[in-house]
Amino acid sequence: MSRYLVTAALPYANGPIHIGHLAGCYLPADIFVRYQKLCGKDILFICGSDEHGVPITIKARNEGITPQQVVDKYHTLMKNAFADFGIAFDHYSRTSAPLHHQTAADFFKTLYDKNVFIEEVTQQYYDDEVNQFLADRYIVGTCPVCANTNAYGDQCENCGTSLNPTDLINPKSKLSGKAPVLRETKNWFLPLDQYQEALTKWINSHENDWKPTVYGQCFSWLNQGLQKRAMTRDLNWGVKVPIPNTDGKVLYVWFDAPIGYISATKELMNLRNQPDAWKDYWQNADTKLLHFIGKDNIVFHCLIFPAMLMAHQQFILPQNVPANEFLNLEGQKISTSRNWAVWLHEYLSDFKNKQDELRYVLCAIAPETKDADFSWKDFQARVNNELVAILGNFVNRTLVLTHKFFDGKVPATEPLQPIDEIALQSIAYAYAEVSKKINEFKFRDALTEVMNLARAGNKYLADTEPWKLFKTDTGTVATILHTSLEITAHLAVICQPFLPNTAAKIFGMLNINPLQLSTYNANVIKVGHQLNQPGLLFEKIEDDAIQAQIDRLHAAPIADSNHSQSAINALKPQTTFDDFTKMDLRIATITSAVAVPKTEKLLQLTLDTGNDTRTVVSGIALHHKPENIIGKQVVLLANLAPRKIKGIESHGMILMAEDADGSLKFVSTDVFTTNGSTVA
Ligand code: B3M
Ligand code: ZN
Repeated sequence: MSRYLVTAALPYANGPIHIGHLAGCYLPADIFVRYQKLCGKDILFICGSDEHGVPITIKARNEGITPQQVVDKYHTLMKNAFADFGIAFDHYSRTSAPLHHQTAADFFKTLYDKNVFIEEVTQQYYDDEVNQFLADRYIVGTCPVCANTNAYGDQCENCGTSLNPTDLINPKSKLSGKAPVLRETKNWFLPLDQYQEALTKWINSHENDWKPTVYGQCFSWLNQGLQKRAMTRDLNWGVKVPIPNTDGKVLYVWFDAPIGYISATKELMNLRNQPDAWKDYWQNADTKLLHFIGKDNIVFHCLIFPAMLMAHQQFILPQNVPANEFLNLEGQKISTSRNWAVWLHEYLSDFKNKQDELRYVLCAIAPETKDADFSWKDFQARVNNELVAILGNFVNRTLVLTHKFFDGKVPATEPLQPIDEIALQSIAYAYAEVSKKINEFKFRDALTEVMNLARAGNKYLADTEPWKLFKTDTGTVATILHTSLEITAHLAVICQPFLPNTAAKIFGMLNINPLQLSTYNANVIKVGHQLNQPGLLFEKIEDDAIQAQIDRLHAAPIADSNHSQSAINALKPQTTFDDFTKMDLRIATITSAVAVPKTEKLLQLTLDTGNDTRTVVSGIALHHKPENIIGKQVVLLANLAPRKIKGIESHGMILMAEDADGSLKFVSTDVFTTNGSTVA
């Protein structure tokens, strides 16, 4: 029997999950998997935290904690966020797990024993102040392609070019800030050029079933000609290179991370007491392996990992890699360092139990074929005009009317009229379309089909107006409501993959068990069946809730050391002296500081300004401990209009300087000054 193995990109354990992650791969993967499960398919959904790589070690260094502490924190946070939003992995693992280290090391050793790698001594950058080689993101410099002065040793995020550290102009160590020196070191390279032909042939065979964006990106890499790529690094955080005399060397994070899919499958099967069953999913040609990822991971999943799998020879290749494009937020790129993001855990604390609303909107606008934009106003409009007004309204009217006219008991129908038949036909149509669209990875279109069934239901009620007929024609009303209940039940069935909580609520109100989705079964609603009391499926989202989110986004940018890439920003447009003097900058002293509950980054500060004592909410919690800053003199923008942040009115903003590594330093005076002194 054929089976599916679905993976979603292993997120780096160095920050929380935001809506871009969800829309990029976890939500589409979850919808796909939930759908296939409802159809009775054998399918596994695998994910886990990617806990290696340089950004994690840099974050640990910045925060003065160990890499293990960093990944422990974010692994838990990410795992919980996924669970909260109903991303129903069969297993969520992590790459620091011993089984993963073993699996990745064995994989490497197999290729090594087959003489797959090219062993080469090359000159690599080394920081002789901290005695460390500077792999990937430990080194920054000017991009040789676009002149961005903050390109990394592995990639320029400005122009997307993939780089080697030695390509950088003016390289600098992230650790000491000094120019690095070159030192010889031995590494093991995967000769991707030797797989060029096989990869080309394989990707060609998917010309018609892969997304054009994915297929196109693969070919632009192939057309440039693949080159050997180092699969080891001189670092001490990662999977140790499993050959003798390689102290201080680990596997390249992009070598071990995709193997994480394999080790997570093994781990799951161990938990299920079927230790060999993972092989059915990874080594049996009947398995359809699907990688859900974002577009920045295409090269790794479509070329490098497949080349590794080909070299190993005992694994299947992915059948499809339905990568999404990027999701922007309010017209701008989502940015962790600028806190330009909607974090899942923050969303949930502001919009309790509204997971399905976010799932709905993110699916409706998913960046399936091109970049898409999330805006709070659009979120509000879609919830209010679609979920509330179409789906919620239809289900509610159907149930309320049945309670009103038939005491909540499903009435018997009279012979069906064409209008009833047509309404019922939309159910079978919706089933067929949802199935087709999901299997083509067109989740937006599939969701539209679900909503079209609700639209058809609303139209049916509007056309037949049962509320006007009860006194004169009870039989017709019975038929209409029976038919509407049948539509309601099927709406619950087909919305399950997208809106699992909503589906459960509808089944609860209908007082029936969740139904499988495989094929359309007519007459699931039985005459005489007692329904439960109806409740509202969705609430309208009010303007002030939306405004609060917009304000929060536009509040003072909060730096985060996750992405320590803060470039030297370009100058802002010229301003005037008059505009400058409108700002009242004052010296003030922090007299108390406490963390704002349920936030990671905010501190509530009390300031003595010489003129008054006031509250300021500041996004510095990741950088400064409250107890360390009491008594500190700061520069305050004192006449900024008050703004509510997390329910606390903030009166002004303290000035902070963001360092190249993303850390935030106080802008303060070198000697004590009287509070209230002006700064100009
Ligand atoms: N951790 C990159 C990312 O989160 C990487 C994915 C690994 S998938 C094997 O974008
Ligand atoms: Zn560049």
